[in-house]
Amino acid sequence: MNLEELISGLENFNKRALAKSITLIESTNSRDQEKAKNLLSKLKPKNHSIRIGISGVPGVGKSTFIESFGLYLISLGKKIAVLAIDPTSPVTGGSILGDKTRMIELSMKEEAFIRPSPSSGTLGGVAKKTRDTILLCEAFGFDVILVETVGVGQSEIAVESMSDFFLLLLLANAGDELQGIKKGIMEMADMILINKADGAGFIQAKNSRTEFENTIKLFKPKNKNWNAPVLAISSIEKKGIDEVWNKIENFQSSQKTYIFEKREKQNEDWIWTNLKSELEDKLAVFKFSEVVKIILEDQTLSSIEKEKKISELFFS
Ligand SMILES: Nc1nc2c(ncn2[C@@H]2O[C@H](COP(=O)(O)OP(=O)(O)O)[C@@H](O)[C@H]2O)c(=O)[nH]1
Ligand SMILES: [Mg+2]
Repeated sequence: MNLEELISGLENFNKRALAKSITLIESTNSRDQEKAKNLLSKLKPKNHSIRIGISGVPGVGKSTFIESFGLYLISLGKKIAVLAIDPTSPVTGGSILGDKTRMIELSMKEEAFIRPSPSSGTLGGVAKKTRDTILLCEAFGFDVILVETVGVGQSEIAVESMSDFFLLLLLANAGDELQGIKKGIMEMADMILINKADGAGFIQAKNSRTEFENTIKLFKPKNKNWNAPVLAISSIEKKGIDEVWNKIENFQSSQKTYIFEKREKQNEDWIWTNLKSELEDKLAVFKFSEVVKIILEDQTLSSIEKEKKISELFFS
């Protein structure tokens, strides 16, 4: 598919065009990257979407939640994309792929699109690709973009840098330590869900909900017009899922200015992040060029003089 075909495919809900476009974005080939950049710059943004980041330790029930939540959203007539940031994911495709068994019904839906984490190297690289994929999915017309992260600390920050709403899943009976709950991550949350509020765990989840509610009251809110709700839900029994969406919809309609400003700020941050990585790539090539080699080997120059020459050359 050429660029025009990809763009019209994206605008006409052609999933093959979407998959092909994401492959371009994830490619490390420089011609593909050029093409991907071109494609991204030609997309018409559709700003009706909500970008939801979802975090929590492995086993808390993120994938099960996404399956129930996604199916619920589809029952409301929404189209949803599920992406992931997992810098630890192996070449085989990472967490979501393994988790597809927990998203069987969702993955078969025409209105859903599930994409595993890009598997290349650094967190920064993975995050950039996921962020570009969000833009593609929005051009495609998805209403809700879910970005799942593995709980490894830094990836939460990456997800926060590309989402409107940050959802944190917790368990009632695991210690804070075990859940990797750091104050910083709890402070980032726009909503906390105590999952597995069912069967023998029901009472505990309810109690834990009150406790967390009290805990987060002590935090300085990141948005003074929004108090992060704490809900006890069951992803397996699909209890409380509708309430989760009610709250998010409420956030989307009442926090329009906040979301707009947050996205502006994120866009600006991404400009610098991208420029910085382009600069680093250029520098890495320049470092091994013939001219640099000649300067470095010139015995008549001091180290300061070498640096000055190389710098002038690079920035000229
Ligand atoms: N009882 C109960 N178990 C759940 C619930 N949600 C997930 N689980 C179970 O918890 C385990 C981990 O779930 P998973 O969705 O893979 O968690 P993830 O690693 O955070 O994506 C699985 O065995 C699920 O069946 C829930 O609401 N209640
Ligand atoms: Mg999972």
